[in-house]
Amino acid sequence: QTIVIATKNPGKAREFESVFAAEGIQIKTLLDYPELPNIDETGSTFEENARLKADQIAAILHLPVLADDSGLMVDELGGRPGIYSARFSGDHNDAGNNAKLLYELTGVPAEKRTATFHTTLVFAKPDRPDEDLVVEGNVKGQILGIPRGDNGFGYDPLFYVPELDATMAQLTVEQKNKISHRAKAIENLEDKWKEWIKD
Ligand code: ITT
Ligand code: NA
Repeated sequence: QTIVIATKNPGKAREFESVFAAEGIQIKTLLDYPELPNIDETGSTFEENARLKADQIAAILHLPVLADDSGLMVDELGGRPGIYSARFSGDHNDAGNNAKLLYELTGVPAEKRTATFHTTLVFAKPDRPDEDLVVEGNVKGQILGIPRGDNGFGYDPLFYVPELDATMAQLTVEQKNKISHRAKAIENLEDKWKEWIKD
């Protein structure tokens, strides 16, 4: 069985690979299908954007597809960047996005730098968009003033998890997969997806 993850983000791909390898399931990502059209994320929620990615790719490939729409909500910024996390700095560029985040939080003390990482996953069956499975996961942390760690991707070097005394970028992929927003969303799928990919 193959599941296609409707992502072009290599950091997400690595995390899903690790989760599904433990289940004996191969994954493909959009990096394996460079000929596919770009899916515009025109929704106004994580769920709408994940559905757009999952339903459109499932319809084209006629395969079960899992899409991930994620983002960072910073309390002091009124929940921004939220669904705009990938293009916070105007450009899909991790370094620029992190610089913008640090700039916007200039002078904000540690105890007010609380934030939540969110993932919505949509699992779509080809040609049956009304049977999509939808799950969510969240993790709370704090935005540091100086990046730490070289693992992970995106905002990971700035996202400090107090319980582990580490940023997400100081964790191995296995460690991140025990506590992350993405991992919690996958846990919330429980075993439903196993039944679901069979029929
Ligand atoms: P796909 O749409 O192709 O999956 P993307 O990077 O555009 O890739 P999103 O639309 O979900 O993904 O944008 C979410 C952004 O939020 C992403 O670019 C990262 O910068 C950030 N992000 C999401 N999950 C993250 C994580 O686990 N660690 C750090 N940053 C994360
Ligand atoms: Na995206």
